[in-house]
Amino acid sequence: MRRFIRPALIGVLSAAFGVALAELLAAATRPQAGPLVAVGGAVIDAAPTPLKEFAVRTLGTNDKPVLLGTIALVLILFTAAIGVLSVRRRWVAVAGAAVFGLAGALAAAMRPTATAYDVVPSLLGAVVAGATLLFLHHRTRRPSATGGDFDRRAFLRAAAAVAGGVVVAGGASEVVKRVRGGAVTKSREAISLPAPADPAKPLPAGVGPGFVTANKDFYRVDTALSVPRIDVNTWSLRIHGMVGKEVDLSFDDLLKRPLIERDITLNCVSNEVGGPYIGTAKWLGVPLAPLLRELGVEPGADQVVARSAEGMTIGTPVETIFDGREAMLCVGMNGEPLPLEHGFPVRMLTPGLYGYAGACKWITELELTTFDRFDAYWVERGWGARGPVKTASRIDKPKPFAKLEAGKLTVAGVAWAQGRGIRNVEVRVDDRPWAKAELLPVPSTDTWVQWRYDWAATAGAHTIAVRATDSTGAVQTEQRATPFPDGATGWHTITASVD
Ligand SMILES: Nc1nc2c(c(=O)[nH]1)N[C@H]1C(S)=C(S)[C@@H](COP(=O)(O)O)O[C@H]1N2
Ligand SMILES: [Mo]
Repeated sequence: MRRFIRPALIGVLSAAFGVALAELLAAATRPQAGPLVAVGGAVIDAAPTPLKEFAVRTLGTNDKPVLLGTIALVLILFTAAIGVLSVRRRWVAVAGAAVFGLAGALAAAMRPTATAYDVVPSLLGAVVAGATLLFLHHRTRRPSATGGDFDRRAFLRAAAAVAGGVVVAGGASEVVKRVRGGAVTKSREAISLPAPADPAKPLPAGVGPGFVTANKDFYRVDTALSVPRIDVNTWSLRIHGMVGKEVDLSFDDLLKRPLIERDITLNCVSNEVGGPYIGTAKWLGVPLAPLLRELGVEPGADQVVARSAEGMTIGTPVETIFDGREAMLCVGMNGEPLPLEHGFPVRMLTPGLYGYAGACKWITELELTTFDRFDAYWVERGWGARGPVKTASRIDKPKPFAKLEAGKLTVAGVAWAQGRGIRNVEVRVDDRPWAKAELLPVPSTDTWVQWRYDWAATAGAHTIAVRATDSTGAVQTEQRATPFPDGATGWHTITASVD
């Protein structure tokens, strides 16, 4: 056993050195060309939908660290094996480095926004890793002057030097990332957003606490392993395809247009019944309808495909931009420039559509095309092409399995049917009849509605269910459906015990 440990460590150390140098080079030149993020991104894109859903459901926003950790673990196991196998067969070291280098290079080259350069960090890392491995093996062969089977000191010196290299390169790439990120953060903080030409109405008196979700509490769902850091000074939005006139708009061009400000609830199609992937913010942005009207949309164009800096594509029905619902290019969220995680500098938002169908973050391109001609990222993976939000409701108080005291209690939560609006929310305790909840005021049909219900709780175990009716009179269906392929349905039901 012991004789395997040294070659295994040599394998892992050499690979770590190669990866660290590749990451450093990428951090300094093109962050998306780093092997870890490139391979992680390729895994995310290739992962079957059920697995992705499982990851979002069970790991939430920890899905990304878990993925990177898994990749690191796999890398450690394989490179340890390569270290052991290459003791006798040096070609294994060369082949192993080549396989991992090509895998990293291929993953980077297949990213949607790849350039030819993006293969360089992985290939360079592989050459370094392979050479280091051969060198360290060689050191274990050097005869010792004192009569041992090899010169242990010389080997340890060499190994320590490589380990030092890993630490220095790893540390340096962290520093480079921080500095670059800091520059983007500074450019964000330097932005002063103009006042909206058409401000949001003040929230009606009587909206409850928590109506607006703070930016730091706003859910985040995306496939980006590292948050894109976009320099607002070089950012531009290209609008092209089936338009009369193509344009390239800078951030300043956008800010010169009349801005609107609206309270809008955004939610994720992956949200389970009762789930947390929903939030409401006051968004500031450029309304899309007048902009596209100026450019002229060709007849037949029924899909707007938004592309983002890191290669996401999100397709939105053209119809939803011109039907009066005020789809917009957002630059502000709750009174500040968009946070980096929420799409800085510009994201799209389409009220009444799930995020995957109308809310592309880090947007760089809008292409007018047709649904026939192009399947966007999630559509390629089997999700519905159009993404209208389904009527839904959630109980926030009491929490599931709460232990309560008998007496007068308030049951409370939210309900939403953006675009249509909520007419009614009803609560059912055990098998009593459905009872109307009180609805708190809302600024528009584009937001969730807060509701409350007074409950005289008696001792015992109780089941509480909620259902909403939208303004068309359609009652939220009891039929359970999974989020895939076009949004979960079913009544949110909780149990509580009362003493
Ligand atoms: N570029 C990009 N935009 C994206 C996504 C993404 O993965 N990449 N995810 C979409 C999905 S599925 C949702 S629900 C919303 C979430 O927006 P938020 O993270 O700001 O809440 O962003 C949408 N826009
Ligand atoms: Mo989503």
